[in-house]
Amino acid sequence: MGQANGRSAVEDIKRASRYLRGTIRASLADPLTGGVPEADRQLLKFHGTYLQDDRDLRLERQRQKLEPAYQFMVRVRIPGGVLTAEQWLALDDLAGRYGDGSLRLTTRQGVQFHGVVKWHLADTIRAIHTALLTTLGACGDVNRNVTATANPFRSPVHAAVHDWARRVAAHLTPQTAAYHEIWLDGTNLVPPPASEEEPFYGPTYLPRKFKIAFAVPPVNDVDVFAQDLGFIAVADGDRLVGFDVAVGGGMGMTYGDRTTYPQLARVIGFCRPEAVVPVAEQVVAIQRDYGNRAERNHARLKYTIDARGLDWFVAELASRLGCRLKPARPVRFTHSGDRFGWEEGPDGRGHLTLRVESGRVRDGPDRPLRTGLRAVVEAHGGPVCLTPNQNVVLAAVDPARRARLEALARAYGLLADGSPTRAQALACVGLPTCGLAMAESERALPEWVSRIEAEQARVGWGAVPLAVRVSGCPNGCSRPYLAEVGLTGRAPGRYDLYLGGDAAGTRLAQPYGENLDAEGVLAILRPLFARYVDQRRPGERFGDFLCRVGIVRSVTDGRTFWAGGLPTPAADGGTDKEVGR
Ligand code: SRM
Ligand code: SF4
Repeated sequence: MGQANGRSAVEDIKRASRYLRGTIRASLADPLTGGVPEADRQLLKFHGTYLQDDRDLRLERQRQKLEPAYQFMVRVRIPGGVLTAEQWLALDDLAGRYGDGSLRLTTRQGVQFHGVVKWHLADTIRAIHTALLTTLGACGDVNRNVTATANPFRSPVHAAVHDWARRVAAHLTPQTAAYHEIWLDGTNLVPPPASEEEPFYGPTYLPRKFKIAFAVPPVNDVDVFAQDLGFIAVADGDRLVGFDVAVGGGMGMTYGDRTTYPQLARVIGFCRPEAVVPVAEQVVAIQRDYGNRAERNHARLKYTIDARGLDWFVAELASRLGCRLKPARPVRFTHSGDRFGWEEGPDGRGHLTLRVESGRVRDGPDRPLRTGLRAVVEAHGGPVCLTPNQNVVLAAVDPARRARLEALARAYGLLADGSPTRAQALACVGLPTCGLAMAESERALPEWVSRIEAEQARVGWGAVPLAVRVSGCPNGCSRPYLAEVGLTGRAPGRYDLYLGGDAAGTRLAQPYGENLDAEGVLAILRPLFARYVDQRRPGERFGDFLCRVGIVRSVTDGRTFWAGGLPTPAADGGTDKEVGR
């Protein structure tokens, strides 16, 4: 909410923080609480950590008149998601030493630790730094982790694209010395910033988070149209020619406020590789200067653009760059999500994509997943690439090592041998750590998939993939508004349903049902599945079918996301009565 002065409260916290210092050091040293005051809580995000509490314990702690079970989530920012085997093993160690025993791979190629107590926070961040990784700018009102189509070892074009992603990430990293002062006691393994001021961001940073992704068609694993800024690679054989530039995408929205909506980024032109850093800088600068600093719900770039118009944005960018972007080149995406198993590289090396359900790397009673990944990474010894869909690629594997790695991965259940629906399903973290969760997501995903798979089996669905994505609230961290079947939590056990995204991540799903329990969701899906199997064209995906026969609208502009409101499903949940709604 805006204040009387027209700025959101977070703006004042940032301005008063002396470039993200606030009173963080004193708050960390306060022995009376496992938490920190609100202003430091906001500032800590920029340092890559969130104060949370274990929501499973919340009521019991209240009853016992204890403060919440405070703990921190710590997020590692890994541009393009590439780790060395040593870095993976270092992070794995930390999960056991300071975290809750798990690593959480994220939808932006990052790694999170949960359950870090305040007394271990500095040690955790220091150890991450010692592994030559950082948490700075993993969260907060800055440019977040820059994602790139997974695995730069796949081809020279992938390598070049990844390199540009890293350059953009480095260019937009906050410069404040506060990070080193607070966490690293002045010790630096990487060169300290030249100045403690923020030459680019200034004292109030950005109005809101900002997200950039690099995609290499035909793979849209990064969901490039869900980003504030997307660079879509244009290649000529093995040569990177440049990038199409897309602006103003985003997923988050607020229930009950239809002025908020998910949006797809729009392609505004083409730039040469050398122009990528200036283009990124100027797009972020426009958002820095024009983004809404009064209402955080309307502060993402998508709203800045939609409020002022795409033409205004294109002209403003041209005036800041001193030239217009060239006309966009034609590009085509065929799929989002990950492909599993081996992929052969042009240099003869192989790349093995492993499935990690919801990105949660933990040893469970029936499956030692963390131990398994550790063993596989040790045996591999080469690059470990994180995908934007919470999975892992063992990259650049010599032919001689393939059989051993595959056998190990199989033994630990890391090969995606379930149904395509299960392999593609995504869930955000949700309960018990996420303070914004309204319903279960990660913990509920296996059950959601089982129930959907049962419905698919009943109608003879076959092997066609179905993209199912679950988020615990409308913020959409698993990008559910791009799914063929998207679910967002409303209340414990209740979800809103979205239908009709496409396989390539280029269309928004449409709101289709509200506040439904699992039975309610399945009652809608059941007849639609039957009709799809009965009437689909060869190779046609469920989302495309729903659009073709008019069960949902084809939504490619978020401003029409709410148009027409929710359908009133007929008794059979999917009859022609809904056509043309
Ligand atoms: Fe997210 C907030 C987890 C990717 C949109 N997200 C959060 C917080 C930090 C909750 C909070 O603010 O208190 C969640 C922490 C949960 C926990 O316990 O760990 C959280 N987001 C995640 C992760 C871990 C989900 C996952 O399962 O992988 C992802 C971390 C990515 C990373 O490494 O940086 C994650 N979040 C996303 C994405 C997907 C993406 O970026 O491609 C989105 C949708 C794209 C977008 O930004 O529009 C996303 N997260 C949000 C939003 C809504 C933003 C908005 O514009 O409305 C919030 C809430 C907010 O910012 O106020 C949010
Ligand atoms: Fe939390 Fe909501 Fe993001 Fe899920 S979608 S992690 S519940 S903020």
